[in-house]
Amino acid sequence: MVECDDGRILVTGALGQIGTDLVQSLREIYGSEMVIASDIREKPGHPCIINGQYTNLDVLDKDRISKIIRDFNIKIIYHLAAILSARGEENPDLCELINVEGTRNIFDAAREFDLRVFAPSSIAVFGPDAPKKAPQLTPLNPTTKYGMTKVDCEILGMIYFEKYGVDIRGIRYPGLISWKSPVSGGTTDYAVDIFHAALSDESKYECFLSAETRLPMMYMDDAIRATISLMDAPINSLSSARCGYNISGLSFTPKELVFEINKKLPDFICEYNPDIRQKYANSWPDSIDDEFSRNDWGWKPEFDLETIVNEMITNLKKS
Ligand code: NAD
Ligand code: AKB
Repeated sequence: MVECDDGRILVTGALGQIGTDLVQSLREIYGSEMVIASDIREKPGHPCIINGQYTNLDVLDKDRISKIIRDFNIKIIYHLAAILSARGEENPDLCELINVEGTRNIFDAAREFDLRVFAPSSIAVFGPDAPKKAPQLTPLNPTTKYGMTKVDCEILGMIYFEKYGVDIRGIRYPGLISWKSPVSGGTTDYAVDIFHAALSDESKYECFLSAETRLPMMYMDDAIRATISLMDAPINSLSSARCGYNISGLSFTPKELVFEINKKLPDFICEYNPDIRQKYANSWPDSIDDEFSRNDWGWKPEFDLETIVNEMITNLKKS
């Protein structure tokens, strides 16, 4: 477990899909007073706000980043604030600004205050030049703006590590499936939205990707475990992949997901009406080779498709 007795943890973009789960897990491990959730927006009643300390933070505001680090004695930052793929293609300038400049501000602060940073990357770093089972080391050449910003941030992280010794770590997350938070702005969102639609009165979903679109995916519990394991790993065990480790969970198509949902909800119907997000999905790999993560910090996924579907349906019915 990362020692943070002498300082607290800050999570940026905490009200989003990953932050909602990550803040809860970190508070369970370190105590709620040790984890400061932050975001640019207010969301009254959100668990990150009512179950611990919350503060407003726009990651473009360098002075406020420094003030929060001083005021709360921050030692570790989980930097989740970003614009995802679909929203990023709609507004590439905003995507560049938040994802790259926002991350640079966090890295600058980490350099000044000697902090450890987790800055997530994405399978969107891969473009059509990468093999469909994407290895750690391969030509990237992403075709989405979002993917380009993620490559920039991996490179920036390596520069700050090698030049200034800042301890920056990152994972190329696949599409994440979770029930605690709604999702928006991404290409893999269908794999969360579909469960909400399946459990609605109509039990019908119009999927914006084609039935055969295979993408790398992961259940949120696995992603959180990976994140905390990477941050706990001894610094000397990490390799040149430190700012963008490939991790693999599972890989499926919308059709395969529907087949599994239908085992639990036989009346559920899915129709396919691909939109512009199909183009982004087509540029990404089908699956991921995660040899470096397995070797460097012992990564191993736990959730298969059947378990994910059971978990999603059970938890969404309860919530
Ligand atoms: P999300 O869109 O659900 O949440 C992002 C949060 O950032 C939002 O709450 C938003 O309000 C906040 N934000 C936006 N601009 C901000 C700013 N200027 N200052 C502070 N906060 C700001 O995203 P997520 O799914 O939680 O993703 C978190 C990170 O993980 C991102 O870097 C994303 O690229 C990466 N990632 C996510 C997935 C996934 O499937 N969820 C997959 C790969 C990578
Ligand atoms: C998105 O679809 O934009 C994200 C991602 C894979 O980075 N879920």
